[in-house]
Amino acid sequence: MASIKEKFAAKLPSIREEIKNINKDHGALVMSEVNIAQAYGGMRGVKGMICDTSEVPPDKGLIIRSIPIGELTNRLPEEIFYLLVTGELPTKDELKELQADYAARSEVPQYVWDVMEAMPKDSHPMVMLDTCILVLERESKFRARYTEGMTKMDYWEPTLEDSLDLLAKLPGIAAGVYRHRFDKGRRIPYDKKLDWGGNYAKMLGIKDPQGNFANLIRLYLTLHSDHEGGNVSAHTCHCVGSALSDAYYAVSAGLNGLAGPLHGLANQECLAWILETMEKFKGVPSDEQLRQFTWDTLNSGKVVPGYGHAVLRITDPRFTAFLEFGKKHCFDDPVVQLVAKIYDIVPQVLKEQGKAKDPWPNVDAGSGALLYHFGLTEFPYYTVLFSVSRAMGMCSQLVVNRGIGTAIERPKSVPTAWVQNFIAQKK
Ligand code: CMX
Repeated sequence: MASIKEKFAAKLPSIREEIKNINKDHGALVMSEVNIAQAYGGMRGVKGMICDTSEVPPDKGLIIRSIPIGELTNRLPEEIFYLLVTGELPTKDELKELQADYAARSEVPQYVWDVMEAMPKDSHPMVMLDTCILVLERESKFRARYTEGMTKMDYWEPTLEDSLDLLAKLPGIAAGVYRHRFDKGRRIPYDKKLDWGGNYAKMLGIKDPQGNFANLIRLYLTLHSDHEGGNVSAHTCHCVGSALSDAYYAVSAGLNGLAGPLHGLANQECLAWILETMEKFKGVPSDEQLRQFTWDTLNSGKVVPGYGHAVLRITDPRFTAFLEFGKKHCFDDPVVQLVAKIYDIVPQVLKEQGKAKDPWPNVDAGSGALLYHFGLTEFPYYTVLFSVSRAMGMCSQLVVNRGIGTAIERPKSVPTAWVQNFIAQKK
């Protein structure tokens, strides 16, 4: 049996050696080129960074450490964190040890609550979450060790410590934000006998007689954990972390990106769109009504939230996992039925329109309807749930990157005048 730290430490020397040799023997090999359209177009498709925790082939979807996400849906989120960091799923004992470690680190300091409660009550829940994470930075072990003086080889270790501290406290903070922001009453304490996701569900305080809400939260946390390195949140976290800002700074920065409507906020926008449809048609619309409503959305200049992706070109397997959960546990709910209907209609419309490169649903298309079904109806909160999960990916990427010593990020930018000059020269 090995703790997450021992397992990573044991693997690190050979990983470092491998990367050193790759750089020494093949460092000059060109693995990607970039054209002008890509430079203006969000660097889409440019291979310019390394991420070892997960990859997203456009035709397969998320693969975590060589395991497709579809094969991980029955795993607990804390197992996924162990996998992301070490490349291996934990044994039963290793899992228990990680859960006990989380429990020991779970207490949220009072000053975090004081800051949260002093914020304007109508602040967005994501602002509350990100502020709480930033305030918690005073606990950073990385910053303390760096100030004392530590060798580059050791950077990963206090980064993992910070990550474990932060992840252990995150469900409590996120649930605290929910209960304060939406007047749900007193905070519910961490239950040291429960798993990490189960704890989050319990601390939110949603009635859950059958335990299916807790299972949904576990699934939700597992599915959103990581999505390779180039998406806005992961990349922001990596970029900030590359300056040796600690995990609190870096994760909080990444989550500020997740709060954008084209990224994690689509989660809340998606349910809003579904409910708007239900309201307009006084229930589940007919196929034709839905087709027209989709066109109306597009013609008004809006995107259909939950559809399309920067990398994927298939139905997101994470959407499939949510839809399966919905069909199994709550398909009598018209909101969940509408998710399935939208999946029948929207891709056809997006294909007809011909703009979106990926007309298929992404992870955000169905999760909100499920949360809504179980009574978590405050959809401005949904991106906070996404954040608790995505913090695992961001933290694991930070740990791995500190382990292998990735450099501070500094891509070269050029002004438009340079591009015009370059074009003239080519002519
Ligand atoms: N509805 C309407 N139009 C869409 C669309 C959608 N769902 N998806 C893409 N398009 C449009 C784009 O806006 C773009 O239009 P313009 O040429 O007028 O700018 C065109 O199709 C081409 O875009 P693309 O190359 O297919 O997609 P991008 O890589 O630029 O953007 C994404 C990807 C996710 C931002 C986009 O598909 C989108 O806005 N989807 C809706 C929002 C959403 O669900 N976001 C969540 C993604 C998952 C996540 O990160 O959490």
